[in-house]
Amino acid sequence: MRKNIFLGFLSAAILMVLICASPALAGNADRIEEILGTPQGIPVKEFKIAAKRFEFTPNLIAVNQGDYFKLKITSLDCTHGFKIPGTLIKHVLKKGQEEDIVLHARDRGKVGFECSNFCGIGYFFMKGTIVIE
Ligand SMILES: [Cu+2]
Repeated sequence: MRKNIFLGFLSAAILMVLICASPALAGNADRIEEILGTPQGIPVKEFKIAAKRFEFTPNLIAVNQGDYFKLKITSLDCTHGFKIPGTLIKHVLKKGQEEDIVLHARDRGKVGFECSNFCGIGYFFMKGTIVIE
């Protein structure tokens, strides 16, 4: 009898965790996709980003759900990278060479991006966020 009550509470607790965590279960691949080439006839917002040891400037990009937008990223000092974990989006950022990345914001949420090329001791902190509202 006590075991049944315990199992009942346990199932309720697991159900609560699943219900509360469900929005977070949507991965980056559900929220964002890369568009190859510039979409024709669709407005594309542009964001210039500088990459240098160990930061992206700006490191916070805000777009609306459904937006198409272009990140124009230039590395100022060495080879960095740009990747969005949980997706196949990954680009090399060579020094002085602008890299254009066209993205489509599919679903609301926060999408983290980070450097994907080891660039020194602060590499692990070289991150940013795309907020899709
Ligand atoms: Cu880097």
